[in-house]
Amino acid sequence: MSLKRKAVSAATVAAATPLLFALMPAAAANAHGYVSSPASRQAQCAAGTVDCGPIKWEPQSVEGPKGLTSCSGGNSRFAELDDDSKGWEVHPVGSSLDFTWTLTARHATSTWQYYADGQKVAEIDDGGARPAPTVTHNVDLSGHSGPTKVLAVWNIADTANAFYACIDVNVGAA
Ligand SMILES: [Cu+2]
Repeated sequence: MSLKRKAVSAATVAAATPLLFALMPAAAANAHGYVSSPASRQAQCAAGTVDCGPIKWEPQSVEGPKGLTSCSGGNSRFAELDDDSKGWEVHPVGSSLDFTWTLTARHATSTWQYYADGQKVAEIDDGGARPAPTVTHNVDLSGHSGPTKVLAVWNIADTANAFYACIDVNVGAA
């Protein structure tokens, strides 16, 4: 009986090991950040609010070259984030609100930028500082009303890349 149990457990380990090795480097490389509140599109994927592909396992990984304006950061794997008709939860908000980033890696930061329907509404310059694991910015959206798509951008100081997150809000509905 004990021999049989050992055999089973060895087989289980053998089966699980390649999977572990496949996942480990990805997990290390995917340590970045995303807007967790109000729930961004990728946060809704991670929470199962919306049914999504691989982005649901790594909402913090929407990384792309600086200067993009897409919710997917140009990642074809995450293209569904660009789909405005996917049924994203729209957050009722006032004329200003707090956006909170959850950072799984605290990269030196140049700027944080917020665009409302393509128009820049806020930019915070961190001057290359290392952010806290959680970062919150209060953003004034009073120039907008009704359903608005906010693109939040985290520009990294020491790479050419940025992280992207889209948040769907209804300005003036709260
Ligand atoms: Cu990172």
